[in-house]
Amino acid sequence: MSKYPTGKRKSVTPPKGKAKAKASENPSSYVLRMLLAASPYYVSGSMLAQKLKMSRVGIWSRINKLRQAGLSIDASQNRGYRLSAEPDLLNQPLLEAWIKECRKSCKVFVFDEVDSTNSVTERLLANGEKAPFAVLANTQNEGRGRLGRNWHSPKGGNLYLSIGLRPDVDLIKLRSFTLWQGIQIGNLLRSLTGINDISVKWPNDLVHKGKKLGGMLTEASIDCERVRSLVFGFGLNVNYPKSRFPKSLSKIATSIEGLKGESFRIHEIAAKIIKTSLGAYRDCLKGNAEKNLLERWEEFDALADQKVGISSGKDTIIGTAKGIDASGALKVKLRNGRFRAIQAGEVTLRG
Ligand code: BT5
Repeated sequence: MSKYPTGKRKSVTPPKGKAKAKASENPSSYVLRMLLAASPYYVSGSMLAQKLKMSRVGIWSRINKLRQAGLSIDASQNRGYRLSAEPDLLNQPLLEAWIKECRKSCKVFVFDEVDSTNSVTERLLANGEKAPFAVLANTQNEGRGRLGRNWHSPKGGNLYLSIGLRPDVDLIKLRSFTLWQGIQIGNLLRSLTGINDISVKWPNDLVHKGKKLGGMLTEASIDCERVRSLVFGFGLNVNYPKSRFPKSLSKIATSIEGLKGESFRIHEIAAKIIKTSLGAYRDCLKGNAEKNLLERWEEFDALADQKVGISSGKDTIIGTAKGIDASGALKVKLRNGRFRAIQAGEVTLRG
């Protein structure tokens, strides 16, 4: 359970623009959107009833349904309703309400269990689903990393999210897509959590002091150098106690809760990541990512001036990491003083 702040026990009316109910909006999402907009205060049941053209009993039964789904909603006779806590398990209306609260619109598909959110996204794209859209799940039974590696995806508390896109642009426009996503999402997480030393380990990890907090997996369908469809997958350890990591990960992984000692609201984080990721994608299409990449990378580079070993296939290159070049390749200073640009590989720190 992650709590919402408590305020004075008063009732407020959300601002006019926000209080408008759209015909297409799910009534539960509307109720939650109003509760979020008024948080930490109460929203009157009669205001909700009036906007949704429902009886107050209808509102009350909707609130009860949301409670059954795990949300904590306080009720007070003269003041109305107030959101007080949310569960770690995903709730679609709450996620939709948070996305609207972030002034964004994006279709979301929420599942309890999937093979991999990237695979679900791929299938939706193949079946003609209109992009962009996001797919989230409480758990994945075939969560994957690069090169067929496994992504540990236990139920509840962590984020498994994929975004489906149809860029239809030349590959070159998206060559620094994953690095730029890492910078933008890293920046968001720094400000949301107050953990200022979250950084990006080339090419696709979000790390804190060398321990992995999250990983990105970008998969593209390319045709004649044009990216037809793109899946951006992101896994983030959020409310996951250190003690629950399996042995193989306990020394190399961490979570936001593990670092901060408190739980975070998973729906808020998910909605803000979706908004940030779509913004980062737009930056790439407009050329802004490319323009600002080198400068921003310096703020987030987890490998800067570190001794590294990079393996790709059978070869291992050893040297000192010296940032990236304009194409996003890792620059490594070799022992003979020469520089090498590495396009892909697995980096390990060499102390
Ligand atoms: C990655 O691969 O880091 C990309 C991970 C992407 C996961 C997301 S979840 C949503 C979407 N759906 C998917 O199926 N995938 C994406 P890679 O660089 O290959 O790192 C994999 C390695 O990270 C593993 O071999 C482990 O050592 C480590 N690892 C696995 N699970 C982890 C976890 N939960 N936290 C931290 N490290 C983990």
